[in-house]
Parts: sequence; C-alpha cells; structure tokens
Amino acid sequence: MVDPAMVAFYRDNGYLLVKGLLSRPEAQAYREECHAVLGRLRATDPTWGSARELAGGATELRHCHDAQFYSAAFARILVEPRFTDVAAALMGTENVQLHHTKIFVKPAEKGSPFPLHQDAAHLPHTRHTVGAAIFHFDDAPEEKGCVRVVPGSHKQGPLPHIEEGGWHLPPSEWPLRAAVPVEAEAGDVLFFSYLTVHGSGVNTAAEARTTFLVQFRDPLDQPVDDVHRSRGQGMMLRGVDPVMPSPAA
Ligand SMILES: O=C(O)CCC(=O)C(=O)O
Repeated sequence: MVDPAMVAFYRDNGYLLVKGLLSRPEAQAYREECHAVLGRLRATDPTWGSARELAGGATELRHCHDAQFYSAAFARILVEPRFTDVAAALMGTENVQLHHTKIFVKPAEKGSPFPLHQDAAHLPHTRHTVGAAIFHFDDAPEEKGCVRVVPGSHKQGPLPHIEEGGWHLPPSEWPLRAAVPVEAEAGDVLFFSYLTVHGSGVNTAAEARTTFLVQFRDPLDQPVDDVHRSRGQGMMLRGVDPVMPSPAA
C-alpha cells in the first residue's frame, strides 16, 4: 500500500524519491550486474552532442538498452511489486506496462551530463501517463551528477525542444543549475513523469554513478508516433493489458 501523501507529492511536484526501495545489499548486487553486462557489451557512447558543450570538455557515458535481455536479474526487478505498486499508484491505474529500460554508468571524474529536457519530447503519448523510475545502485550525491528536476514543470505540458544535439530544452531558458538536485543513496528509486523537466550534471567524483532506468505507462496510453521502439515494449509489469491486441503472426 503506497502512502497517499507520496502520491499527492508526485501529483504536485512531478517526481518522488522513494528511499530504500531496495536494500543496500540488493543495490550492490545490481551494481555488479550492471558493470558485468556493460563489460560484455561492445557499447557505443550515447552522450548527447549538447551535453559535450554543457560539460565544456570530453565526457563519457556507458549504457545498455533492454538490459533484461542480457541478464535475468533485470527481468526480476521489472515485476518486483515494491516497484510496480508505486508505479501503479503514481499513475492512478492497476496496470503497468513497460516502455523501455536502460542501464547508465557515468564513469568517475568524467561522467556525461544531460541537458534539461522532458522525456515526452522523445516518446510522446496520447494520455501523458508515462513515467520513469531510476534505480540507484550506488550513492548519487550532487558531485556524482545526480538527477536534477524542476518541481511542478510537468504542469506546463509538452514544451518545444531543440532537435540538434539530442532533443533538449534551450539552455538559455532552462539552465541546468535552475533544477533541483535530487541526491540519492544506493537502493533509492526516483520516479518522475515524462513531462517533468529534468537533466543531470557531470560526475566529477572518484566513483562511477550506476543506475537502471525503467520507463513505464498505462497500457491504455498509446504512442503518438512510431518514434521509440524497444525489444521489450508492451510487456506487462503489473495487472493486465485491457486492450489485448491481435496475437503476433
Ligand atoms: O540518468 C541521468 O542522469 C539522466 C537520464 C535522463 O535524463 C534520461 O534518460 O532521459
């Protein structure tokens, strides 16, 4: 049962940090799994062009989309009720459907920033129920480039983004420093609406920042455009899909 005050905070502010959703030992095991998966992948660096400008020098980001296809540990976390019950309560639905997942590792001393943006610019949907959950597998203080949010910005609806450099908001109007840092500890999970303006700074600390991002939606909420496909999209994480599309041929 999710505390109604948490839901009220999310509705007002567009984000919610759930402390200790995973235990520290669980987070530590997932941290090792993330680094092991990335070690097996020949990954490309997904740093946005605009992030390079923001950082003022060379930075690095390591990532893996659809991590549940590479390690069962990530399939388990997707249907973990400690996570899905919160996602359902925040959306106000019984049913939670997967959009996509990604591991992000911001390497020590040079982990790439993200300019402020709404995820809605990358994956627009008709009903705006889409949300993200960022699982923290190690501590993420401000110097590690923790996620920063603009509280209440989700109430503005979809905002125009600049395509060049990675679909972000104009930095002159939306400087990263204007967003509130949401410092987190290993095991904490940050939930936010895909309309909430967010980004993150450079990791200047001596340790990597390791996170797993799950983007979810109400199954009744459909994409506006066919712009963001992923292998696992449509998997039910909680409840049922009331729409029941035709079986795949
Ligand atoms: O993990 C971060 O620092 C931010 C990630 C983010 O903003 C995104 O994937 O949209």
